[in-house]
Amino acid sequence: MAILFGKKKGHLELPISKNKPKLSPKRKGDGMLNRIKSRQLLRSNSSVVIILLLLAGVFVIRRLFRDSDISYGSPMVLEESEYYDYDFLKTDREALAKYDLGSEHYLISNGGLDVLTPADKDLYNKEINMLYGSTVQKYNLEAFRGSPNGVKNREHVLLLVPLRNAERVLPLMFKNLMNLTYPHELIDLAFLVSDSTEDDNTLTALIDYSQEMQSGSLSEQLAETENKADSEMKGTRDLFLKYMRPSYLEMVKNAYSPPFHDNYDKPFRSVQIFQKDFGQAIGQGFSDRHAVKNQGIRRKLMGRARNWLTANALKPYHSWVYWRDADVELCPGSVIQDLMAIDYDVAVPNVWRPLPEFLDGEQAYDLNSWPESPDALRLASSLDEDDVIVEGYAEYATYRIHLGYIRDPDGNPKDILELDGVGGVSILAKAQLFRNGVHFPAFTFENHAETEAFGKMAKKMGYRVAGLPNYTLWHIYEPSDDDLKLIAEKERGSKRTADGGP
Ligand SMILES: Nc1nc2c(ncn2[C@@H]2O[C@H](COP(=O)(O)OP(=O)(O)O)[C@@H](O)[C@H]2O)c(=O)[nH]1
Ligand SMILES: *[C@@H]1O[C@H](CO)[C@@H](O)[C@H](O)[C@H]1NC(C)=O
Ligand SMILES: *[C@@H]1O[C@H](CO)[C@@H](O)[C@H](O)[C@H]1NC(C)=O
Ligand SMILES: [Mg+2]
Repeated sequence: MAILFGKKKGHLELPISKNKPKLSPKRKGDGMLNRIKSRQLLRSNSSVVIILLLLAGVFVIRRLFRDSDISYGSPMVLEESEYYDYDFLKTDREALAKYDLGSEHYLISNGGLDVLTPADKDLYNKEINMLYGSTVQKYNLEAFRGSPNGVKNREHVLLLVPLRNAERVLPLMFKNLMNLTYPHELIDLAFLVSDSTEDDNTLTALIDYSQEMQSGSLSEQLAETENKADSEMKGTRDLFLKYMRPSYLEMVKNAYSPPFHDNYDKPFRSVQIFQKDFGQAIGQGFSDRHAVKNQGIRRKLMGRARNWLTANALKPYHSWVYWRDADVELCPGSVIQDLMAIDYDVAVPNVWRPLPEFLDGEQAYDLNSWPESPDALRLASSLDEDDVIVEGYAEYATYRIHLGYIRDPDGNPKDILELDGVGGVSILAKAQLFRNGVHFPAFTFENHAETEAFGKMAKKMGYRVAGLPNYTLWHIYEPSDDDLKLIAEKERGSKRTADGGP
């Protein structure tokens, strides 16, 4: 794979243009190749870890290279210094930029002794020094404690997303990422793909979309593929749509329609993609995932996955870590700034989901965010040390107040409720928590696991945890087995009526 660098007055540039060439069939071929390659990798060693680092400044603009006769429109110049700070600091962009135009062939070997010209020797020494220089870094962690005004203080955020069999929601996820108004040059993205099934292409699709996003052309490409999909027939999978609230569907339509914010297409500072399996075997269907007997083991494996991802992706210069699920449908673009602004160490919004109108149209989704209750503490003291309380199930009568249930859609989104347990859909936490050892327990901690135990552990270590009951993110609606039956019944009913039946 060719990696090319753009350069203009010392800055890397990104060709973004309205008359950019349509994706050629070549790309499809590349995708296929990627797919085959990664399959082979995966097969050769089941615990293989693929790490792909796409530096923001490192654009994979293969088309520019191949179809050099194509003219691009005005380039977007990435001049924000954060694209090049910390571990990118010692990378000499001048030196690297030679690949811009394809590099000349010159011979340097034998530790730089055999060179064609003295200029080559100078260049060799310069690049060698750059490499050595890049191995030593110094950080003052006082500067990365996190403040309520991260944008103004130019604080770096590590954005982490766990994924499993998530190919279908990737377009939605990427649109939500691009929609973030926290400056993209301050965000490092890291994805962890685990335990996906053979028929799911989350990993390869994620790589393709990431490359497209980092070269600034993803929104355009998604719009194109959707136009195509629209003109083809819609599947029966989306049958439930006609039972959803029109007002919700309208909200979704608006949220996904331009105009978007000015820096929507701007690349993120970096993207990393990890693949590692953790042995999650519980089906990823809605009903399997949510069966009460599956919760303890499922949540503990998720805890392992999250901890592994934090440990691999967190850098000293990150002030914040933002956890986000792939399957969020609607989220204010300013969510990171908004969660920062409340000035807590851990902050979560309220998470709801839409439902068909015949099921009341909407429902609190995330029941893992709650303040502790005397009843739950009493219940915990009656359980074995290793038992996990699963919140939101009749089996465990905790009588906790759930963040989900105290939402007022017209309330002030800045209202705060202090919490003990938190849900994982969208967690903003100061990076120092992770540096100091707070994590997502993959064992029973105070009769909880994973994100709920994370909240409890943060509290126990003296950090402040809060939720915003009147600030709402919408999780996608996935019909459960029971919902699908109801929908099928209704469909049969309307067919009978149409046929002039009873
Ligand atoms: N790496 C990894 N990601 C997972 C696993 N299970 C779920 N996910 C991802 O974690 C996020 C939350 O999972 P999800 O199944 O939607 O949880 P729910 O909505 O609370 O039922 C989504 O982005 C999933 O794709 C897993 O076992 N490993
Ligand atoms: C994008 O952000 C805007 C502004 O906050 C919001 O209204 C819209 O719903 C967001 N889009 C999505 C897909 O969440
Ligand atoms: C959410 O908003 C409603 C309506 O303004 C308000 O009554 C409620 O107290 C708010 N919640 C919190 C925790 O402040
Ligand atoms: Mg989910």
